[in-house]
Amino acid sequence: MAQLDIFGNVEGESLFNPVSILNGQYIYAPNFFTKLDSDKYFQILKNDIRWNQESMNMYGKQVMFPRLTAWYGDNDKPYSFSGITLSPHFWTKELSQIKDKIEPIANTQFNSVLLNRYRDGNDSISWHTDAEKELGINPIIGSVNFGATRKFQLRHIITKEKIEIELTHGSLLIMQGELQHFWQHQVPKTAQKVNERLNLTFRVIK
Ligand SMILES: O=C(O)CCC(=O)C(=O)O
Ligand SMILES: [Mn+2]
Repeated sequence: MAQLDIFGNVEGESLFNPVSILNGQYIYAPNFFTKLDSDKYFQILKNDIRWNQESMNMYGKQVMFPRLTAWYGDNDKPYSFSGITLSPHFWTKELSQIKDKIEPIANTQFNSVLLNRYRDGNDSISWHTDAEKELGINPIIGSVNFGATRKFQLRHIITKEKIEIELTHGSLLIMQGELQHFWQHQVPKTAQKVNERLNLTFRVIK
């Protein structure tokens, strides 16, 4: 008899089939949230999340992040990235609902979420990996998108192979396996006129 986990799935298996790539796996589910729920979450998160304009020191100059950010989760897990340390706010009702909905797909219980708000095409996140030491080995990242469609690019650090995914309103992207150790990702600026976009990356901080 197959062992069922706390989500009722066969142990270690997701309900969605992952796509295997060189040194990693991902699951992409467009329309994971209905249009109605996605519109609702976009409005509520935009208005209720405590968005910050963070900056970091680069060569002795304070440089503003080209996006707004926020950090929520179990409130005992501070998190450092890009030279700053954030202490989380506690889960809101909507963030908990979204987390509950994606956990069976990721087969993981997340304890925090980093939110990004891209106000227009000038906002972006440049090449990086989500491989901070607090995330441990082979981190599972659950990325949820509301609002404008933006291009998400993956680039293998050795072969330089590129994969591009248009992340749409209500979509879910799970990155897993060795992916964070071998692939960088980014959301580049765009000259096209785009509306606001919210991205939520759910993580497990050890
Ligand atoms: O906005 C996205 O799709 C990616 C965000 C991201 O990579 C991050 O917050 O680490
Ligand atoms: Mn990232």
